[in-house]
Amino acid sequence: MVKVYFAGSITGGREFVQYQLKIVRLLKENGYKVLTEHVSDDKLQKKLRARARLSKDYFAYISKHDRKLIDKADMVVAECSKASLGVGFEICYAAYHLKIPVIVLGHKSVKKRFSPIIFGDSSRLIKPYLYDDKNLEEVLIKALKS
Ligand code: 6IA
Repeated sequence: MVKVYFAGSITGGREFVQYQLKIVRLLKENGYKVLTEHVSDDKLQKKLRARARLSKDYFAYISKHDRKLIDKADMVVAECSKASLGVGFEICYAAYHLKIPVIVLGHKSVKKRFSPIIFGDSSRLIKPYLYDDKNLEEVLIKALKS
């Protein structure tokens, strides 16, 4: 089973969480193993946060937790409509350090606010795709096949 690290804005803003949830659902329906359901699922995130609070270093706990998962992944799918430092870091780490492919998804309605560093990157491993409310499934399947 192909292991996918799903990345999406958390601290950067949750405005596109409905699309994050849909992407995770579509990945699972199409037979992919999603390693990071906590990114789109606020309940799972709460649990992780509670564990992090009990640890010595809250931020280090979350960072290590996520690093372990991305190191196991075959690919990254990132929802990038909302700028996020964490997602930017994960994309760069995956493509330039782990050398695994990254599918970058952005909602057409906010195209003017896309990060040019992410959407314009020339690495063959980082592929941007635009979607809208109607075609997310079609775009994601096409991206996964290419
Ligand atoms: O900079 P951002 O927070 O928007 O970065 C989002 C990305 O970083 C996601 O793709 C996650 O993989 C990771 N990430 C950021 N925060 C968390 C988190 N709890 N739990 C798990 N992964 C995270 C954060 C709680 C927060 C209120 C500090």
